[in-house]
Amino acid sequence: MTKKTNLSDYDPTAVPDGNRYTIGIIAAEWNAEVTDAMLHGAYDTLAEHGVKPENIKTCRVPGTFELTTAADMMLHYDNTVDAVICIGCVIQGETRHFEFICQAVSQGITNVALKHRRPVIFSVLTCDTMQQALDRAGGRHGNKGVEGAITALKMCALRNTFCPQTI
Ligand code: DLZ
Repeated sequence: MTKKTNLSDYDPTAVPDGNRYTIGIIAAEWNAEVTDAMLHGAYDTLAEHGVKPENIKTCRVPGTFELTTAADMMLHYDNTVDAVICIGCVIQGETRHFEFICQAVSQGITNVALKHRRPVIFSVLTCDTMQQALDRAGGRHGNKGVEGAITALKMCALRNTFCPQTI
């Protein structure tokens, strides 16, 4: 069903204002052509929705596998960060490496979010081919970095409704 769809289509009026939030973006260096485009998409979308440039904290990790550790470190050492967007791109190869990385990062990100009670967003592409990834990193199916930014803002606002004093 993704054939004709821009997966990043969204209603901008339904996105919470990001003025009060500080958001971390962590991007993997592997498949940098893809993750750079997602990082820019996430950054620009946060800025469009009111997050101040000084409140967008970006960093890089070697590969998608390292996203979990970096998100944990960021949330542990920086109490100002309200949410973290994890950006990665894993392409299926000839070995089972793909399965192990995907499994570890999806479970790892969930664990970090639960541990810190702050949103950690899974902006990780898990694709069979580079073309599938490019299609989802600013190509015909949108940009998963943009989706990650919107999800982060919605989850920050949700956290606020449960615990208004947190932000
Ligand atoms: C080793 C590896 C491989 C084969 N493929 C990818 C990939 O497609 N995408 C990605 O982000 N990282 C890959 N890596 C690197 C691992 O994520 C990790 O950096 C190394 O295994 C070191 O822990």
